[in-house]
Amino acid sequence: MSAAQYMDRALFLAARGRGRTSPNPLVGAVVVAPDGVVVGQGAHERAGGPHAEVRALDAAGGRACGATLYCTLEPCCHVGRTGPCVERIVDAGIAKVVAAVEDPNPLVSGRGFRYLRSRGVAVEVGLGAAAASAINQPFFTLVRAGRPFVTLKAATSLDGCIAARAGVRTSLTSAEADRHAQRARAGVDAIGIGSGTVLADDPLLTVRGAYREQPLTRVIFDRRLRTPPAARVLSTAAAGPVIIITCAGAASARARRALEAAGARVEVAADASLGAALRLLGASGIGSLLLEGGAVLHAAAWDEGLVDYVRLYVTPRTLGPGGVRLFDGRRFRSGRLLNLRVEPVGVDALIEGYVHGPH
Ligand code: AOF
Ligand code: ZN
Repeated sequence: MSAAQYMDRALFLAARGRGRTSPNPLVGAVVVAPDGVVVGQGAHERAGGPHAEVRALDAAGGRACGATLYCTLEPCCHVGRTGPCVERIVDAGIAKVVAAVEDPNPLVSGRGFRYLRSRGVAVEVGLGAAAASAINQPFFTLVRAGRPFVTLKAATSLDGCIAARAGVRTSLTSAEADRHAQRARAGVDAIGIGSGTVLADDPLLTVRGAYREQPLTRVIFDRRLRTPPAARVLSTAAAGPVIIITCAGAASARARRALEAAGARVEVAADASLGAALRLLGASGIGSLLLEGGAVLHAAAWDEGLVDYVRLYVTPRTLGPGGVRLFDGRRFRSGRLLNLRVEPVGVDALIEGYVHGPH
């Protein structure tokens, strides 16, 4: 097997932790003896659990001596919930570490590599870097920008509308597209909607027909606290917390108490921007957020440059000139999305891609 194939294996292992490691990264590791035999492998399977390198070294035992360690992220050099991986690597007698990307965590950020080199371990960085950063977009965005990675999701008509009229729920997509969207909910830390959507649609915001291990946080961006305490989402506490984000001075203490009594966690952002609200979520360890609408929230996210990824379900019908347009009046072209993917989902077309490229 080639070095690239060992790294592919480490990336494959990393994916085992999908949906369970947040706010930690997905990490995989493979220990390869000098004769090319894989003698140990491991993944970081859940937040708080052992790191991938430690699992792989445990599996390799004495055979790690003189071996090469392939890992998808720079090995850590700090004591968090678990000990520093670099010490375990040196103690095991690993001769060389091949890592895909540096860990942007300020506690690590190159120090892991420096420690290894200072102890005579050869270090190579960059093999598989694109794939390794793609799988860890939530972790990288959280560490670098202090906010979750934002995926904007919308269903539109052929003529680019998300609803027939403002404030009116318009069912657009096929059952297949709805199932696809449900599965997407299973893969993020949080889903967010604006208070206008609560008032118009009164959605449950739960995951149906797809399994998830961690609770799903539901976020309502609601500067004026317009959410009614009887909103259906507040009856779904078993699915995960409901956070309502308001801003100082805008909401009455009475409205706040009523929502808290109904089970919501009301948080006050530093200012009225969406960026401030997202930083609050980042501070509670939310690494990925699916923004489901409506038009006002989508536009705010776009205008503040906070949309990292766009996922559109386009349905083959038109809504005509009275419809509410997605990104009304803004310069958005789905053809400009990066790593663009287009895929049929039932009779609809899924169009998705990065806005600025992976972080
Ligand atoms: C690694 N290997 O498998 C992971 C790493 O709370 P802790 O102790 O698990 O530390 C989490 C931090 O460690 C996380 O923010 C990231 O910088 C790094 N994660 N490092 O060497 C792993 N999961
Ligand atoms: Zn570690």
